[in-house]
Amino acid sequence: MSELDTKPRLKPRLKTERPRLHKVILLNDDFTPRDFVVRVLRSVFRTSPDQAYRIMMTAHQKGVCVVAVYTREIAEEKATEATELGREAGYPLTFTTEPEE
Ligand code: TYC
Repeated sequence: MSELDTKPRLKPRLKTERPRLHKVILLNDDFTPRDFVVRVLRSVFRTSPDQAYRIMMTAHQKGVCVVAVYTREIAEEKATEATELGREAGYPLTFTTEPEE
């Protein structure tokens, strides 16, 4: 069987599982101004000013910070939108996504 084939499920699922949530992760860089990061966090992720500042400082000090969790599609849209705001302003600001365990 090729690895692309999927095995037929013999037992029916007992439960309907909720779709996995995906984390949006903010990556630190050496160029994007702090106040720009805070503005993007507030506008795209609707955080309070305080929360945006804390998220920005965590990424700044540790290298990464989880911003929020959403369904996969919303997480990817928000990560793309926030990353594009940085690109449009000429900054390397980057947001990625990853599934929750
Ligand atoms: N490290 C940047 C600076 O010193 C600020 C920054 C913080 C950039 C967090 C990105 O995800 C980031 N200007």
